[in-house]
Amino acid sequence: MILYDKNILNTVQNAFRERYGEVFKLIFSPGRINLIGEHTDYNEGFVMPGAIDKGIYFAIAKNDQDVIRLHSLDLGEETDVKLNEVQPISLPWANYILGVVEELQKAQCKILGFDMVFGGDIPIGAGLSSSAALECGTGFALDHLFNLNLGKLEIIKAGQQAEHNFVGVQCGIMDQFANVMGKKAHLIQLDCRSLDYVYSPWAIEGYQILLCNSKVKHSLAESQYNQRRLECDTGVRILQKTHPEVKSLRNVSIEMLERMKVQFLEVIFQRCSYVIEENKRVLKASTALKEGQALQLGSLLYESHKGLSEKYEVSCKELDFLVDLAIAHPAVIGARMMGGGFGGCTINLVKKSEIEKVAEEFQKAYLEVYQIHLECYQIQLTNGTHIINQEV
Ligand code: GAF
Repeated sequence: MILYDKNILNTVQNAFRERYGEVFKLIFSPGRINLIGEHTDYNEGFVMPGAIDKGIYFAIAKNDQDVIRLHSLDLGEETDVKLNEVQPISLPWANYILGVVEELQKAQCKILGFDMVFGGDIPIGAGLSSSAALECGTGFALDHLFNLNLGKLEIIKAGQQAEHNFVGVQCGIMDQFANVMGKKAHLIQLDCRSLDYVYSPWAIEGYQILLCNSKVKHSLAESQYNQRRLECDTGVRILQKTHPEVKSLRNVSIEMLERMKVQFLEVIFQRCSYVIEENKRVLKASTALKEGQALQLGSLLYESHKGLSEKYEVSCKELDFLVDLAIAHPAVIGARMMGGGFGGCTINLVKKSEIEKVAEEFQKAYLEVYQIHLECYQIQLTNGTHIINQEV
């Protein structure tokens, strides 16, 4: 059974009752981690995410009016939008929701007026994908409320499209996929080209995942994300001149890239080289996970970070500092920045018996250098977005 946060759940329900009435559906929509495979999803590569027990709790009901009423408990903000006037507004959080409404409207889904209150415990800007949780939670909730009969993939894609069209981030599919398809105690090994996937249990005896939230989010994050996507596309176009069969970096080997090096600007070469190597690392990590090879998995995480920091240039000094702490600590066997980058969390593989101690030591060191209190989370892998049974 999922361990919901009873306080948040009660607060959401009470707030809904105060504003809109007694009858509503409750939904849990999780955040996500990604063990390895960063910035590979939009290159048709491999990723290894999982849904986590930090998430967003929604209360939602029809309102028999032609209006969408939204209330964000954590931000203390609300807005009303007419059903036939759905467009981006000045509240960033509302755009993740309205973007999904618009995608579903475009697909001819019959969405009527609804009221929604939500709150949660996914730290914002921490790279745990509160945005996909908001998008896919909305898609799932509307599907349920208006009997739209959407498949899971339609909810995933509506979330991704909302982010492209309403928010302006050209994200891949990993976050939305993990949010909807997550499975308790399992990671998802996803091929982002075919969308084939398998679930892998966490089989690393004696080690546990620890997330360290740097609590920084540098403002470059969104513009640089789109920029990286363009750089990868540029790389593909250069390769296509000699290899027209290449559709994405997924089709490219390091040898092919090396052979064409003279045609590349150094920066584009480095970006492509990172993506190709990261895909290989994910496949190796898959074997290491299956065989329980903890140290091998850990070193793949360190290599991934090095590539993200030096070749893909999406890390920052705070994240590099946290990974250096991990490298120097005997109880940690692997670490890297996680998610889009420029801040957010590192993911660490830590000896279970020493996890509290490691967290304390990292907090002390981070505070000394950056005067920021590092937040550390021991997460559980959990099921994807679902209805919360009213009796919990
Ligand atoms: C963000 C995006 F939303 C994902 O699609 C993915 O590209 C990730 O950054 C980097 O791996 O979370």
